[in-house]
Amino acid sequence: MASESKAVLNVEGMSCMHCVHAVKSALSALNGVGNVDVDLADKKVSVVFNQDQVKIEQIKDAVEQAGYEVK
Ligand SMILES: [Cu+2]
Repeated sequence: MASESKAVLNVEGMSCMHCVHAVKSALSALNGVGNVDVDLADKKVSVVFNQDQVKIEQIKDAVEQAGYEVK
């Protein structure tokens, strides 16, 4: 897919599996977001998304609204 992108965000504040789940649910709720992977130890969130449907700013907003800080 030409419009499929992958972004890796540095996210502060995730400390346990509950946080991982919260971030994943917040992102999966967005239209156009595909696979979400969270690396708790590295504080990284990998997101596959369709640029035609969702912008990276919306993805960052969703993480921040879930209560975490995107660096
Ligand atoms: Cu937690």
